[in-house]
Amino acid sequence: MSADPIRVGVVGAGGMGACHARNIVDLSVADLAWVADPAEQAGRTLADELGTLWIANGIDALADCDAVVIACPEQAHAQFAQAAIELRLPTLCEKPLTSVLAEAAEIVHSEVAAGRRLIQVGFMREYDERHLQVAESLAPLGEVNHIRCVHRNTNDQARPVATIMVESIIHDIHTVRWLSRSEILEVSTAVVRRDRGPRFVSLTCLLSNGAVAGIEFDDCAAGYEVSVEVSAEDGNVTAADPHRAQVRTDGAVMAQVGSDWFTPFLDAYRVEMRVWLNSILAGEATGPSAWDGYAAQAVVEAAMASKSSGVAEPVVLIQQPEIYQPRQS
Ligand code: ISE
Repeated sequence: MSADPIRVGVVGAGGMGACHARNIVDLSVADLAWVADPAEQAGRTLADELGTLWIANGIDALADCDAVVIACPEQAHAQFAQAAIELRLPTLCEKPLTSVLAEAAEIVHSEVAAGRRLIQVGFMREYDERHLQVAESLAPLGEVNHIRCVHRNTNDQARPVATIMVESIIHDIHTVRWLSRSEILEVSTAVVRRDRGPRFVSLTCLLSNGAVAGIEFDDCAAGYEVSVEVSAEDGNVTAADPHRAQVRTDGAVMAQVGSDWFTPFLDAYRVEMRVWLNSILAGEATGPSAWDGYAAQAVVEAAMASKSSGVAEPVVLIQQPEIYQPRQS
């Protein structure tokens, strides 16, 4: 790689594309080569704000950058990921890697054919201080026995279960795999439906190290909250409460939790970008891999099958290729 700053393109000028593009500019480690989005107004507005080029067709633009962030609608992730692998571009791909399991497997195969890891998937809990403290505290405590993830969203409008899985629960699936250093072997799903539609989803998972994990996802909570609690052989670790103001009023003490999912993770997105850019400079991919994206999607597939069958369903994985072993963090 030349001594010139690396040039990073960002595909997608929506919320996540804008977040990543701003972080690239703020961190001053790389240059923002362009922002690509077929929606001219969104693309131009972001490009003008950040002093870069707007390009309508991101696929054409891939030849003109050293690395790429994929933050377009998930239906196009696989096409961009495959084109980026073809060009050997280090890639940060937002989650889900793709919501089609066969496409995720093809991305893994392409990366294996390229001979090295190029894709990092945007499972950014790994860069969030509260989650990192849990991971570090767990290290000396022996084998993980149980993980409980609690994920609360504030959506008035009900979402289909498949959407809840790939937009939200996929983070918890990754948290379980990451913290346990295990694969999920089997999953059973329960959905609570009300007049508006699915409101609560619960997953019970059996892990390859013999542990059990529970994921509790509430889509109509009073505030946005993500937490995790782990029981291990020699101790228990619970994610600390985020620091927020306490309000005393009307005879009650209240802790504000807020309702948006973005603000609590602003720092995590920034750290994720810094670590990814540094990994490109170091020439070695780190962080959540295409395998992690594939395996999480396989759990989603089994969880959806369990929702239909009413019984626990196995998670069927291809053999893990060597380039993903051992799991780097
Ligand atoms: C959103 O897309 C995210 O990625 C958030 O982290 C998650 O908590 C939320 O449920 C999703 O909708």
